[in-house]
Amino acid sequence: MTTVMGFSEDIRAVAAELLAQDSVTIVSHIDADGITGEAILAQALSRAGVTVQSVFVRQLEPLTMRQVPEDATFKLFCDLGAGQQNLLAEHGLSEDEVAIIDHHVSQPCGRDYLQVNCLPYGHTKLSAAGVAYLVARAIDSGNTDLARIAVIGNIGDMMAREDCGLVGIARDIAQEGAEHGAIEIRQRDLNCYGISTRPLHLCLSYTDDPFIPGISTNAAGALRFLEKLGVPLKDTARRWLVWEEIPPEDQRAITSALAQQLLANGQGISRLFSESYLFPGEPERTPLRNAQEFATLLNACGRWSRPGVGGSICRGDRGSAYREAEHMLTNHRAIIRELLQFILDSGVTELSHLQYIHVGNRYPDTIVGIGAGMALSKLAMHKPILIMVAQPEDPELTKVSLRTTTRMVEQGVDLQQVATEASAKFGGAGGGHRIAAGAFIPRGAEQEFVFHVNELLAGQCPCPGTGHR
Ligand SMILES: [Mn+2]
Repeated sequence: MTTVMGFSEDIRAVAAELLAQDSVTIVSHIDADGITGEAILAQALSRAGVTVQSVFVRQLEPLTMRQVPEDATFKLFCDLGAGQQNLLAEHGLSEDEVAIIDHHVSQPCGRDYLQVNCLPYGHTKLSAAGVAYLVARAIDSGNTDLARIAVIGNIGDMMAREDCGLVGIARDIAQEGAEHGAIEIRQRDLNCYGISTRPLHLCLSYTDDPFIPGISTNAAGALRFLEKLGVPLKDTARRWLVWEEIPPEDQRAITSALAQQLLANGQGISRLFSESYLFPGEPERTPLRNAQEFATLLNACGRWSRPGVGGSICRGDRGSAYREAEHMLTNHRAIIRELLQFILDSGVTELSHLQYIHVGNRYPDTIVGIGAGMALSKLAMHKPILIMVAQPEDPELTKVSLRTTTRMVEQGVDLQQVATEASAKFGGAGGGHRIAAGAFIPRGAEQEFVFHVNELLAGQCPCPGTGHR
């Protein structure tokens, strides 16, 4: 694995500091990346004889800092902390009791906290779980079994989305996992969510990247399309096959027909394929079978405030924790469908370069981004979507989620930049990625904020494309 000098030194320094501790408290984020990052670090440290306890937070802010125990344990922040170093300092944490493992923009701070962050070294497509894995490997080179968990974290944080596969160090980690035997990497696989659990026609109909005319958002159309190809779609027990179960020659027939469908509509086929990361040791037709669906399962645990359940699954629990997570996943999907329907029924407000809606306090902020992504595929896709949600636990703040398509990113849209700049203007905070970003703004600033976002988007991409419909 090739890492530049400074980065490797930071990894080794954090590993050495952790090994010198008797007792460590991990403070991690409640999403798939945070859950996997914690699982990697906790296992690596326990194996090295260090006592570990863990705390999960939605975000690191003054209120949640109270969850960080005021005890003698060393504090290890994962997937957060880099951008909140002044908060750590205000909380009285000194340099000799803190380490940070992160991939977010670092905040300048008077205190020089020990930190390993891939971002300043130009590794923009590596998540916190990826960095945590590098530290785990520096703790003990035998920790390669944890590569699988790191891949789930990287996929969960959408590190593979832009390039239709992991790249750089994140790809090296996947390769290490494949060599260890825990991961099967399938190159040029179908770029589709649900390859292990969804009947193929449904799987295809949910795909919006690329948007396939007649198939995307059209389950009946997808089924007719597949039936015409004459490939078996059910097994001998008359159960719908999932993509993963379809024989390679039939898979080739399907992808080449899909490619023709795209080309016939004047669209490129590069995004039809992506690399997938399968876990052949896991039970068939479950979300445990591939990195994308596994990450959703963990996000569902976070959404229901049970990140520890996700952590148990990462550590191998396939009994009670897994059953509980499956139940949360079912609820997670139901509430996302409900949100999607609410958005479609209420309708979005269109500005010149943006479409937006405020969904009030009906939905938890943790699923609004997912709902935004799904709503976008049902709406005009040439305008980014912005969804606002009230925060029952913090009535002074409005949470904002922004989503767009890869096509718009190619045309110059950068939602991370928009979210950061527009929220700063109103005293809020934002961040994320070019294709998906989020922000918090003060309540009452919503209308002006939305107009400002629209202006910034107009500056990035003066003439939005005409979209798919
Ligand atoms: Mn992350």
